[in-house]
Amino acid sequence: MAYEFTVPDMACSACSDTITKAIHAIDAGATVQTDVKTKQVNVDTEAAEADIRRAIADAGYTIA
Ligand SMILES: [Cu+2]
Repeated sequence: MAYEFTVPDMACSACSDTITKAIHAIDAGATVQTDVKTKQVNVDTEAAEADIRRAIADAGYTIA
């Protein structure tokens, strides 16, 4: 499934890397695209949306 999240506190490429790694820890095969400017995180994954949301939150970021 493809999901789109807005993560306002994703401020730089390090944030983007942290979020991407957190999602890959849940689903290594996930496709993750982030845009620091628009704060969008697009995820194509086999994992449940709730698990992806939890991974992003546990990494220290807030989904709008
Ligand atoms: Cu950052």
